[in-house]
Amino acid sequence: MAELAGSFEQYGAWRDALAQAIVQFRRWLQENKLLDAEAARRIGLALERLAEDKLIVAVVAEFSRGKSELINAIFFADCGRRILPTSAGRTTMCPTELMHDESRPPCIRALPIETRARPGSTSEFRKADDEWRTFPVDAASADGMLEAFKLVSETIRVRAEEAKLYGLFDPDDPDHRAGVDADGTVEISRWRHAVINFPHPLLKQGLVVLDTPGLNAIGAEPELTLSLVPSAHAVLFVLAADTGLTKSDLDMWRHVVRDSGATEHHIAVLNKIDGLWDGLKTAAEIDSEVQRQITLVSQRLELPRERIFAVSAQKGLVAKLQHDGKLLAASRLPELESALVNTLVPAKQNIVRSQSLSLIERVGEEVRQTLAVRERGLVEQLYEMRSLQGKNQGSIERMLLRAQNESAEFEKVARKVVATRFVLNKIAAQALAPLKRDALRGLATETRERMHKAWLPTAFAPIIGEYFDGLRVAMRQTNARIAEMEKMIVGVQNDFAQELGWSLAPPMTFSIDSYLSELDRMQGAAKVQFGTFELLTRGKWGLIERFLETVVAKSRDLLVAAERDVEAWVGSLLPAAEAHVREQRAALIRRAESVQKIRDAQESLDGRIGELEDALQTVQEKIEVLKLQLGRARALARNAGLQLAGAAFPAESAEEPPMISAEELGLVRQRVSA
Ligand SMILES: Nc1nc2c(ncn2[C@@H]2O[C@H](COP(=O)(O)OP(=O)(O)OP(=O)(O)O)[C@@H](O)[C@H]2O)c(=O)[nH]1
Ligand SMILES: [Mg+2]
Repeated sequence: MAELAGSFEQYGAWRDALAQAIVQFRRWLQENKLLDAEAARRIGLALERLAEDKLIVAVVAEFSRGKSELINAIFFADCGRRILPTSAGRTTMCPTELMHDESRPPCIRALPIETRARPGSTSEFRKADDEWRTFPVDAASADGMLEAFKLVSETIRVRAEEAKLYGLFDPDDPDHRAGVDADGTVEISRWRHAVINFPHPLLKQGLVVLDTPGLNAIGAEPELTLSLVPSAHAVLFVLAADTGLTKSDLDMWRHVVRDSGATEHHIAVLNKIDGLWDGLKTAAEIDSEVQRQITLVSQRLELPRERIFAVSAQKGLVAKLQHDGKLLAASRLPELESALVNTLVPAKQNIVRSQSLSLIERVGEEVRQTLAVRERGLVEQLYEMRSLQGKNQGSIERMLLRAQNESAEFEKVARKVVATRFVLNKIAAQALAPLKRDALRGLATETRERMHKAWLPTAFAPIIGEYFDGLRVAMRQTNARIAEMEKMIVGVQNDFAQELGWSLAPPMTFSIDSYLSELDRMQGAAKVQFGTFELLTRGKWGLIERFLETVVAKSRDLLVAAERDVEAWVGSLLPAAEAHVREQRAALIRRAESVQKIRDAQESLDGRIGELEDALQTVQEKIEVLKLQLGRARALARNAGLQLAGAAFPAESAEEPPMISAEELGLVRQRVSA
């Protein structure tokens, strides 16, 4: 945990420092009137993302493999005792998230199982606060927490028909039938989902741990397969050395973990190796037995040996609680923890780094260009004014005429930007239409009806396949429109480059391909689920319907996210050109005005030249400071070593130091005026 805590803390400090740098950059832009609405929106979004940044670890396995014990041992041994309930047999009954949400006091929020009889997936219920029961947690008392956390293993007895309504009982399943008591009741989980919110240091750093129930719960709560596990940054799949790799372990691995994403995120844990320490075997014999099991697991899971860790969660927990270094080493838990750190943090850091950097670079480049246009305008004016020195009234008249003509010429070009905006909005609407809710609603209803009518369960898979095909067609339409917009903007920018010498940054290359691959992944997971449904009879309609609902809810989220991305991208296409128009127009007007004033002898030529020189110096200083700021933010983003972070920028205060100090500013000034 020391290593985990250290690495999370470093990561958190780095992320905060990065956020701080972006805030300072924004403030500088604002103070210098260089922040347009579009840049402000993008910066705001990036800061929001950084603030919400989470590191998610999911622990998945059949029941009783030691998932909860592993979580206790790895993350929460510093609570001084076991906090998540563990026991032989089924213990954790509902998916349980451990996290910290500072907007709420420490508490457990639990979604009643009865919600399963109603339409809506867990993530949809997540938004409905009053569906959840909230129980306070005394975070200061480990006993109090243990007591409160027992909630996740609560069960209730309900009549078999009621359990069937929730999709938790299948009269055709002999195992289920065997679970019915003489009074016709079965035992089911009391809760559908639990979110434990408490201010543990790791959770405060943005860690989210997802504990899952074993045994069939996965099939019953499609949310896990479709969304919670795939979105984790690391998935621990737990096996037990005493049971070995059973068929149900293998099924779970294939359907829940393997198909959920990249192998780099997966770690297999062979737990309970203490079962091999029988006192008669030598250390070498134990090790060779462990190695043999690892080889087997590696072959069956098709996972490299380096990603498999043999541990004893229980002994690791005991060792940490009793500060027994020897036992901790024997539990081999520290090796697993290192692997977890190495899986989790760098992957996340890379994503955050590249997102933040590309934002800063982009905004910086746009501002640099605006300043460059301003600089060029000033240089030209200065040149003209200087050329007027010692000239007669006639030349001044001619110059005034020229300035007025150029202003009029420019307005023609400026109109092109307005026309482009008009066409762009039209194509953007066409790009967004296929992603709209209505389009999806139609497709979902049709799919549902077709499935309902389908006699043979074997027809489900093709129908759901066509549902995904429909979504794919919609997304491809969007992509085609995106390509069209990109081409148009490139064309218009080329015209500007030729006619006005503007060098606008080309539009960011963009497509919604990442959402298309996400769709493929979802379809893969759905296929596995529907494959298992083929074995079922029509009696399982409730289960199938719930699954379909989750698929639709998940695809809706996907479309909403894609829509938001498209809107943001479209929004980023023209503001730079529009800012150029504003800059240039202002410069041209000022120019005509000053020539006029000089002609009318309202202003002295020397005075005007002096003003222009000052203005030019100010712009050049800004360009230099901008370069410095960008360089610094870049270095900060790249520097994972973090000496800079945290210490340099203590927590938010109204008086944070600016990124560029007064002395540095002085140096820039000297350099520019020289
Ligand atoms: N000997 C030994 N027992 C362990 C170890 N880890 C867990 N156990 C025991 O195995 C049993 C199951 O552990 P849990 O952590 O409850 O397992 P789980 O995977 O969370 O199970 P469910 O919540 O039912 O899905 C408990 O009795 C634990 O004490 C271990 O490393 N060695
Ligand atoms: Mg458990």
